[in-house]
Amino acid sequence: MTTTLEHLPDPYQVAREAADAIAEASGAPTHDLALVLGSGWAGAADLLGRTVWEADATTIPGFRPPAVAGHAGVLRSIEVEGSGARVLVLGARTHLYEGAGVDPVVHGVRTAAAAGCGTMVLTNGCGGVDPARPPGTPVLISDQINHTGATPLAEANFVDLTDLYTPALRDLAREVDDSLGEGVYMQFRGPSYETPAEVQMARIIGASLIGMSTALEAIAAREAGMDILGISLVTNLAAGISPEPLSHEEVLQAGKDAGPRISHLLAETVRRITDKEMS
Ligand code: 8IG
Repeated sequence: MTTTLEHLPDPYQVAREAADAIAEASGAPTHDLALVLGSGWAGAADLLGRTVWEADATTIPGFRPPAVAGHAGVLRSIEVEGSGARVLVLGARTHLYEGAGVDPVVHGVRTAAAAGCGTMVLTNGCGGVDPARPPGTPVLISDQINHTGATPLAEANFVDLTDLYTPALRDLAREVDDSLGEGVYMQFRGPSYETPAEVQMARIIGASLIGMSTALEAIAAREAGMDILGISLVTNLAAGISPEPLSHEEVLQAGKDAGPRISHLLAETVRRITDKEMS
């Protein structure tokens, strides 16, 4: 009996097929920038420009149906006003806690790279460790701690993660909103939230933002050579930081309340990035 996995589809090949399908369906042979919309960020895409194409992600190879309410499984191609840059909006995020492994988690990122995107913008909703950054605060991700034990990289691929989150892209975001702070994002596997002891561990080792996404996607994006901007929306204080217990309703509400501010921030930042790229 053979024990090789060679009969399984190559995930990079599936991503190329997905990129081809998007090019065909959207009429855009390539895209310039890709954007993953996390919890609370769904409204931002509407401000970016004209939606040229939109489809259920499951019509494109390799995308799984969304597991969580509030994570819309929609792909969009948007033409940015002015520069004409094309933005691929990935509304469908697959999480590691869904149990399907890492390849589905990073499929959107690999598809974006195969579609020609040089920049990956990753947004998320997360737990905050700093009481001075209450729910509703957007924070630029400066670095990360991958606490999942997983990686999208196969074999001895020693990808350098210095400046994983591109400093010049954070500068552009601060041109839009100079009150933005920075923080280190730590990805846990989930789906349980952390214990208060785990949150203290995270804080002590240097994390200020805690979530269940983004870090693995950032590694896959850098493997592909993309520039990366990460923005977290603190949607709750992490366990033990606030006397209140965590609730998914709180998360959704914080996203709604911060919606107008973060939508403007994201749309204006993406506009500046693509203006630079196209000039
Ligand atoms: I939204 O407090 C959101 N996602 N791990 N912890 C973790 N993920 C989260 C949290 C949180 N809030």
